[in-house]
Amino acid sequence: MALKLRKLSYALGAEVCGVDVAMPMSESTFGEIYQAFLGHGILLFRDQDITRSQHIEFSRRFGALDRHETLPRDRHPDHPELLMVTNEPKPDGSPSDTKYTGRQWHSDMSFTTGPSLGSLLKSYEVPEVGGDTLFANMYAAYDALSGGMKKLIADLHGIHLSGTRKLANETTGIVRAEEQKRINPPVAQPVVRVHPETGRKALYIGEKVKRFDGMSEEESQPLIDYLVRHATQPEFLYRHQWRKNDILAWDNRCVMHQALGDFDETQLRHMERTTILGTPSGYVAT
Ligand SMILES: O=C(O)CCC(=O)C(=O)O
Repeated sequence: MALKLRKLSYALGAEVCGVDVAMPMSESTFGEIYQAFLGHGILLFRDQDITRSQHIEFSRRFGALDRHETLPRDRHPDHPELLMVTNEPKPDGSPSDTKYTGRQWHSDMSFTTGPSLGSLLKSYEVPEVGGDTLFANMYAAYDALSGGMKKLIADLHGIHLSGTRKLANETTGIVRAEEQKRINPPVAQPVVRVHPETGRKALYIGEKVKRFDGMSEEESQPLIDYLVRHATQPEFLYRHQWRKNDILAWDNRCVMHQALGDFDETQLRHMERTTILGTPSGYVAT
């Protein structure tokens, strides 16, 4: 079967049309989907009114799944393979731990030595308008750097921290941030990562990077800021406007993303994510 694809933006992404991910799928059809995933960085599947188990089963086709041991508060209570991204208050009325998940430019699980291959996020409830997600093509961002800058960053490692910046002011956020720090010590990742499947170089940076290994924060920050600003220019981006029952699959090795707060927070936004385990990368920073 030839897959029907529709490009989502100039920079990256494609919609896979007419596929129900819960239906039995041959190896060859999934092979085409996986090739499209490698080629476009993001795949969108619309109208996937499927169960949690079906979401998990489809995700397993991409690889073994993370059980989110490094983010114990954020897991679905019955399905550790699902990470909640929701602003629905807890049963006691306190704010959700994952209310502000992803509000910084990042690549999933970069703060571990097993950063994710890819993620599949499914939307259950979306606000009337907004609650969009931005994605950046990090191959294109790397390719567009000058030869001099490529040389400068070739051997740098960024120290990635876990945690969500915005919640740090709220009590839940402080408790969560402390827990995160205990579970996840800082990890150094190469600033230029070679994609293990395509062999292409991609920038591996984001707002979870605190400093470069061997350099102070003061020395590092201007270059971190420059690289993030460079990578998030409009020509490298796709902005996803969610509809209920979308599944968006992205390749964390060559795409970074950010959840936007451009919506009425009194409205429900509820998403659930599977995380595909990637190959080992980086080292625990001392
Ligand atoms: O909620 C979103 O739009 C994105 C969530 C996110 O950043 C993540 O799951 O890593």
